[in-house]
Amino acid sequence: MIQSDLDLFGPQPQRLAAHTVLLPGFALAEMEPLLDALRPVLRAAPFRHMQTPGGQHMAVALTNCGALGWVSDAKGYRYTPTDPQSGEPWPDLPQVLLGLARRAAEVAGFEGFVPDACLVNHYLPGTRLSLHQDKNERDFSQPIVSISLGLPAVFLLGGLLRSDRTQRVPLSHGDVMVWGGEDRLRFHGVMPVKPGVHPRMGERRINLTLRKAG
Ligand code: MD3
Ligand code: FE
Repeated sequence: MIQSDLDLFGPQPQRLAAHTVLLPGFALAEMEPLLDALRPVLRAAPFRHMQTPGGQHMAVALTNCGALGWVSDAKGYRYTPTDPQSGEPWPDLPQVLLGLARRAAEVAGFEGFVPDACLVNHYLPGTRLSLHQDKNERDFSQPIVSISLGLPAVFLLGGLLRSDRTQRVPLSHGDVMVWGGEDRLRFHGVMPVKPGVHPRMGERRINLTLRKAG
């Protein structure tokens, strides 16, 4: 067999855990339609730094689209149907995101995924996301699909206990990750984003997570 690094089919899906799949570059083919769809979302519901229940400012700036949006304030973490900043419903979930999420979930073995919430996180260089679990959704049998844009980051994939060892997973522009099943409640976080300028996205990392929250 002749050895070659030439990869005519692009990078293959990587299984990181039993029900966690990394799809390198999965969003690249639809990147421009995705960014075109994101622009009006961010105009209607700009990024903001939410307060933690403890009264701290979150380092990650965030916003949402979809029927439900994740918010954090003195009252705690929860999903709401309206943007507390505008009093209006969150912007609609763009079709291009719905389609991408459904197809990514399918590749990872989750049929018929219909998200109703998309949390959009914004990281400047130096911003990190500390280890946490996503537990505000109603049905943990539904997967979560994440799309990474802009500057690369190292994702930390932990276990079901905060003290479990973490795997470091590099994430780049256009990478899509799907996790569900027994991995849905794993602790996870993001290492501080290294300074840099992404040719398409500039000095930032944006992460979209598509969820079935309600
Ligand atoms: C694997 N966001 O918004 S997305 C979050 O990059 C969040 O902004 C991170 O964690 C970000 O809640 C990571 C990828 C991800 C998210 C949750 C997971 C992967 C996961 C939960 C379990 C296993
Ligand atoms: Fe999370």
